[in-house]
Amino acid sequence: MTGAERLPASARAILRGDRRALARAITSIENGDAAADPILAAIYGRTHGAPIVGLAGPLGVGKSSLINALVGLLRARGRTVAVVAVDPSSPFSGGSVLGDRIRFEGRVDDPGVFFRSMASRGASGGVAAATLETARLLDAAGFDVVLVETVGSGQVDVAIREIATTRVVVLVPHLGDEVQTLKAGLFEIADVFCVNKTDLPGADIAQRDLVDLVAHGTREGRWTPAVVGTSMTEPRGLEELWNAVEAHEQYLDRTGERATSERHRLTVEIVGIVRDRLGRELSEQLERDPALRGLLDRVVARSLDPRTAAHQLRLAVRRVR
Ligand SMILES: Nc1nc2c(ncn2[C@@H]2O[C@H](COP(=O)(O)OP(=O)(O)OP(=O)(O)O)[C@@H](O)[C@H]2O)c(=O)[nH]1
Ligand SMILES: [Mg+2]
Repeated sequence: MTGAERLPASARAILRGDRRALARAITSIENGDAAADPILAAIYGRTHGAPIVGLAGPLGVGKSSLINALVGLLRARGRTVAVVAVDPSSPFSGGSVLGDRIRFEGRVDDPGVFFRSMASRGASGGVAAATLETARLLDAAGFDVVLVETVGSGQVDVAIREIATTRVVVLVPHLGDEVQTLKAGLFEIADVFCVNKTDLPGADIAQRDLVDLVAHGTREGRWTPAVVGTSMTEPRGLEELWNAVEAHEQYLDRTGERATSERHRLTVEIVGIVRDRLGRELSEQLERDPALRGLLDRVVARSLDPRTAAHQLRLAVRRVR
């Protein structure tokens, strides 16, 4: 490993827990800026494997409220927490992220808490890759737990699927919402189901239905998703929720699944980076190189189909290399 004295100054600052350096590096990641490359390279070997706990679920189910309460619980236990709110639509709407900011502001003076929303405007590889790299920075900066909130749409649920070590799917006691969420593919990714707003009617039924669903879908020897009820108004269920997360984290270590899925995750990540960068290089080459432009002209003129053109392009690139 590189000696501390040979690390880039920004990476050293992040490892010291310098919040401004951290914020700057996250902005570089968001913007797809190459300035993040040496920082990410320098901190990679210095991460501790902090759990990345993702909370996903439909709009307004209480994800931010739960995260806020979890931050309180973890701080009371002496653990430091970083929160990443992923909202790809925020540069356009600004809505829910602003709401989150206001709600989390009460903790700005606590050095054991870090809050950041991610817009991932130009991030290469999309929001999942940017969030994973951000989580790594936070891990290297020494935070014990990284909590990730994703809002709504399918794209960000993928972010949770790809990066979180434990995935919490938050629902509320209305069957309508649940059916929609489960159809949207959240069911398969849940390690923990959290039925929030159990102060509202129908909570018992919702929990029982989920327990049934889980029992049907579980395979022998695999993790059985936990079903936990919470209410942030009463409040109740928060300890059970965190216990379920910890139980899953322990399961990952006990069974060796952490190492297996980490390997899979890294493969996806590396292939993604290569695909991204090769794609960009290739697009540039197509613009510049007259022979390749001729290939494109033939596709436009319908004398060549896109698949055959792609094949010829690959052969041409190989020859060049
Ligand atoms: N009755 C009740 N209301 C709750 C509970 N938890 C949160 N809420 C309320 O539900 C609303 C949405 O809460 P948020 O925590 O912002 O939900 P969210 O899932 O983060 O929302 P988005 O980020 O916009 O998707 C707020 O008005 C909360 O006060 C709960 O346990 N019971
Ligand atoms: Mg929220």
